[in-house]
Amino acid sequence: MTAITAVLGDITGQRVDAIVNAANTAMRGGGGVDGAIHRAGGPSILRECIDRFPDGLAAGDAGWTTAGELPARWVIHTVGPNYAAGQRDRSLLQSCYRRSLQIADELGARSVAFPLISAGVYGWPREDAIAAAVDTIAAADTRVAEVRIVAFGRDNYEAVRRRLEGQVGQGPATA
Ligand code: AR6
Repeated sequence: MTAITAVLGDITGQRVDAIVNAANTAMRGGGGVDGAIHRAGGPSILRECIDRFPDGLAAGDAGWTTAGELPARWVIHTVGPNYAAGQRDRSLLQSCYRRSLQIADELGARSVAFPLISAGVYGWPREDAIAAAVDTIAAADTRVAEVRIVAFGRDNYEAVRRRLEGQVGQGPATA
């Protein structure tokens, strides 16, 4: 069974096998968590994105690069739906979590840290972005032993903890 915890902080500092990036279809970097990951990981991540994703990636899909100077080994890049631009199909958001965990299984990653995909610039309503994250990860069939949901800000962190506490079969979340 996968242990899911809430963490308050910056995903780039997480010592896990893989961190997940909330990217865009171009896969060439950006702002928000994407910008933070490319800045902290260094230019090799962008070079690998160009090599591995010459045509970018579709919303709901995921792919991986190594993690450059980050403490993690891999970055799993996924593209959330852009709610603010009218892309409101929730199955695309769920697919981001499922596909990222599939990629983690392919890599043999046992610990993975996720940001709240689509919950920033892409404008997905916060409570539902958190519900989609927690419920989709909890229901996933994966060999990943530890998932951290990393919230950048105390309000999101508390909301993730509340949602985790409501999960059937889950113990209380810990930081
Ligand atoms: N660590 C953890 N979470 C973070 C960090 C960080 N360092 N920085 C921001 N967040 P966003 P999206 C949170 O906007 O909505 C980019 O430009 C943030 O508070 O990064 O999926 C991409 O290139 C929010 O809760 O991603 C795309 O163009 C969550 O991460 C677009 O933004 C996601 O916010 C993707 O938008």
